[in-house]
Amino acid sequence: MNKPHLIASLLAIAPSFLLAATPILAESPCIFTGRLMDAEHVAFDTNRVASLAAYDASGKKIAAAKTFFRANSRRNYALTVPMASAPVDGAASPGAVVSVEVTEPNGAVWTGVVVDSDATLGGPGSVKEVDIVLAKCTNNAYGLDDSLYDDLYWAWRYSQYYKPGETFDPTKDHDGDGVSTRSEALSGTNPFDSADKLEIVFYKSEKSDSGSGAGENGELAFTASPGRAYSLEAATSLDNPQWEKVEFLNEGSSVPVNYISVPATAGGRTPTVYLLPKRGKQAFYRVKAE
Ligand SMILES: [Ca+2]
Repeated sequence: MNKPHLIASLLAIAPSFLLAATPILAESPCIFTGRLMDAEHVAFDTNRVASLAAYDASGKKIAAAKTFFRANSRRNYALTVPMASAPVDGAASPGAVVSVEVTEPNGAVWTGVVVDSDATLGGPGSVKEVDIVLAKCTNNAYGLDDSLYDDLYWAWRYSQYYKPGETFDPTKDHDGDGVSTRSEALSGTNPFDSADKLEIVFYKSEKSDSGSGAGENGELAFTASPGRAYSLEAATSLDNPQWEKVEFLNEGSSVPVNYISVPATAGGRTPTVYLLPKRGKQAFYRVKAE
């Protein structure tokens, strides 16, 4: 006898519930992609895998990824964040703030890493490119982070270049190869080995494209360290030079790139890159370790 009453009350409640609810639509995910590096700006990759997890403002984990290596790409991670048109469990909504937790291969965990100052999720299906460098530089005197400074100090202390009573100064060129210890540390070469440094070892000038489209690629080869990425900068003059990042071609490819990555497993090598035809009279190039 009670059943008809129960059905009647459900019918009375249902319409008001439906009116109050916001329809939530699943949307295509927003992808954070970029480059994850340690304090020495060495990128993680498939040989030194770091894990990333994305959290929404309430601390709920909404995405996870691992670093990878891809030839001819500076990117080494892609966090695919599920999206919904309105806040809902397990997905973010447009405009939400995202923080990232990074677990390094050695187990160190970095929590609450804000991936960007405006790391709000844009429209569904959007792609954001965000670099992440772990650990801040705290040794401002030399522009080196404390752990790298410490490593350098002890490497110097036990090197043949140590002189008792001398204060360690990373701006000095201890091994006398023309590159300061600080620069070598940042570019991933050994500051206490005069045979190891980042340098351009071969250069062939490109032919100018005088508007005819008949320019010819130049060539440039440099020493590279495993696990590092390199970019190329050019200036038209060395008198108060304005260095600008330029695109170049990799061996066997006609697609211009900004970076070249050297796998962590690679031995010592000297990659050759091809310079795009320039229009100006002259250009100076420099290789920059990322
Ligand atoms: Ca040196």
